[in-house]
Amino acid sequence: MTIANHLKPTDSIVILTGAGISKESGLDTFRCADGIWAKVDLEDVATPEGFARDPVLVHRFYNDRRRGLRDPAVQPNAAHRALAELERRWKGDLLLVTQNIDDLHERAGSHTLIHMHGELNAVFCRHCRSKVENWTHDLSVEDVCPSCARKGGMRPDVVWFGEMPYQMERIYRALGACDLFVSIGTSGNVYPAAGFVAEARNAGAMTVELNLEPSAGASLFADSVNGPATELVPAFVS
Ligand code: BJW
Repeated sequence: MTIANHLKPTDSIVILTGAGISKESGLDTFRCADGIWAKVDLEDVATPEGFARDPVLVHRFYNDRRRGLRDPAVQPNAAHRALAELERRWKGDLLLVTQNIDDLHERAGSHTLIHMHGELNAVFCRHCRSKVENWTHDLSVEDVCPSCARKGGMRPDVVWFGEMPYQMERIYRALGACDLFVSIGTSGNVYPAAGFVAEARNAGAMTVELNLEPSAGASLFADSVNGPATELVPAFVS
């Protein structure tokens, strides 16, 4: 099964990726047996309430992951590269929406990309909302906002539970107009991303899941193929 089986060359594609696509690059998923939520409580590190309770703990969690991303062993894999190559050659609209906060899609060469859950390499000030891209050093409660000069308000630019994911209007517009929706390496447990397949189906799109195992929403997809992303994705987009 390949993209060519499903589409005309100018059709519109929306691709959703999750933590599974970066697993073979050496980054942890969340809900696998050895995943992040097996080691830390999501209420402590991925909610605004957790951050208000213990910002030092939350900073340590994201600082560790930001440093992990700079490990030379962590590089885009064949699945990231295949999606970047697809974007280069596709004549129709193609929107890549990732739930991941890593930068492996960019490093592989993808450009038309939305980080709906934010980015590990960006921070923003809770006081003045100004954003700093390419934040490389550890974040702490001592950091001063470069824009408003206030201390204690800098936080990772990531979307926690109860917060609104980014660029939802643009994503729903693309889902409403797509001919193919592909979901890669996501467990289908977290909304609104888990609801995208229903939006795409309502728009009449073909829907395909490529995941190591059937996701929570596998039955909603017209096609669901199981295996590692580095094998399935290059084969699917070829
Ligand atoms: C492989 C592989 C290999 C492994 N190859 N595959 C109903 C409707 C709307 C909202 C809700 C709702 N019910 C509940 C909600 C609220 C909530 C929610 O969804 N809760 C659920 C737990 C039920 N959602 C929210 O709060 C969201 N905001 C929101 O809804 O705003 C609207 C609103 C706001 C306020 C009031 C009212 C409305 C925000 C969600 C934010 C999620 N944030 C996190 C942390 C971000 C930063 C960080 O990285 O630390 O995002 S949680 C975490 O989960 C992270 C991920 O992006 C997200 C999804 O995880 P993902 O990518 O699916 O990873 P896994 O680990 O779950 O799955 C990996 C998969 O890969 C597995 O299936 C493996 O098998 C597979 N795999 N190796 C291929 N080699």
